[in-house]
Amino acid sequence: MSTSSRAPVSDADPYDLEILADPSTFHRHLRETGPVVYLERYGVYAMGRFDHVSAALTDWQSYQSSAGVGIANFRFEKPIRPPSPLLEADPPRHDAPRLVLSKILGAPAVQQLRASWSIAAEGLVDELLSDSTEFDGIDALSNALPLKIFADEIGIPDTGREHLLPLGDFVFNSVGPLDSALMKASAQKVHEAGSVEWTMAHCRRENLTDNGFGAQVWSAADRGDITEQQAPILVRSLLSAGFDTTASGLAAVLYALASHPEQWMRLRDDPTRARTAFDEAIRWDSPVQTFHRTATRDMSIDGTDVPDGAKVLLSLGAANHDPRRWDSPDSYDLTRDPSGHVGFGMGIHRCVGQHVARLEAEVLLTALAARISTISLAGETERHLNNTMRSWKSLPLRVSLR
Ligand code: HEM
Ligand code: OVM
Repeated sequence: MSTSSRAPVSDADPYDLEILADPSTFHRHLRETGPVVYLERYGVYAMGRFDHVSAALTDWQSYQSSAGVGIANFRFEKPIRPPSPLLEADPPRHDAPRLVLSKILGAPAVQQLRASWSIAAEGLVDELLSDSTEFDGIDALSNALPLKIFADEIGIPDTGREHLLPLGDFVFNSVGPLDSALMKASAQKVHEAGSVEWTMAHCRRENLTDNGFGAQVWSAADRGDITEQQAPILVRSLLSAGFDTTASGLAAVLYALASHPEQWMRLRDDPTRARTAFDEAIRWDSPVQTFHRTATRDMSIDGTDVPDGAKVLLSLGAANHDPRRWDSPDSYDLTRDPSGHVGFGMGIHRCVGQHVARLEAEVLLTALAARISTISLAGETERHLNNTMRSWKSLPLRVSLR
């Protein structure tokens, strides 16, 4: 007699617009239905418990990325763009591009930028507050900051930066169903604006400043650390993964603080908590909700069969709210230790840009804490829906100055 059995089947739809607007019901359903659940609408297996999601993220031998980290299975479907040599690769091919970006974006390199990024964040905040104490946190802060400081650091011109958020929106929608209305609309938008062409043009050495992150990727190709062919697609990683992600992460922490006055007070009274405030926001309202893997062999997960070639959805958002791992998982709480959350992933693909994201958050929150006494929501908030990313369209904020 076999001890293995079929996964519980669910007709839940993680890409339903109401679920995307508030995924908590889906997360609970996923965690409670079993360690692995078969989502019949998409023909994918799904995991939402912390232990299972983190185990799958860590086991790259059994869960490959090179067949795509979206629903699409590159064993059978042509990728919608040339695969990332990093995100959509397994060892050994993953190793060299990973090493290159982890040097350029690693903690030691990024710490060098703290002073200049602090000045930039203080400038943005001072200019905003000299004008008004009521504003949209998305336009004024969470989108504006990365489009200024990270784009400057990569070394792209000021003109054309309006392509970057729609490009990220398109790329993160493509992790979900390619035939979804959200995917079709964002593909149409980048197509009409020429955003993919603009992006690829700005991956070329001649369109990048001399010493920026982009130029450093090209220097790695000169040294032979990566190939000349890989260099532009690795610069593309900076342009496709570096803006929507941090914009959503900064928005998440602004929303968390504006809706939790006692937590804002803690931060204001001790700005060294900025890093914890940000990581707890990444846990609490994870900007990147899902990535997928593909099973490389027939597996049994706690007795449930997952066949070779199956796509497996890993719900980072569900894992980050798993009560098996977190006390009061739904509360945003600066006194907890959020480290170990999977909002930046885990294992060999763990976000290589996390130090960039954290520094952006630290300089922004520190600048705000220096100038602001209270912060609250000033009107109706509006989400920007995406198949993968939890984003905002509008976050009306009201602040009082110190
Ligand atoms: C990988 C989230 C910011 C570049 C990842 C992964 C997650 C993630 C969950 C894991 C992917 C996987 O396991 O398949 C985030 C979040 C961010 C953020 C929540 C902001 C709050 C950034 C920034 C960059 C970046 C600023 C800079 C360019 C990358 C790259 C990878 C990655 C290149 C692929 C790494 C690899 O496959 O080895 N990110 N990210 N991310 N991230 Fe981020
Ligand atoms: C890339 C990349 C990395 C992380 C996320 C992402 C889904 C793209 O290397 O192109 O967007």
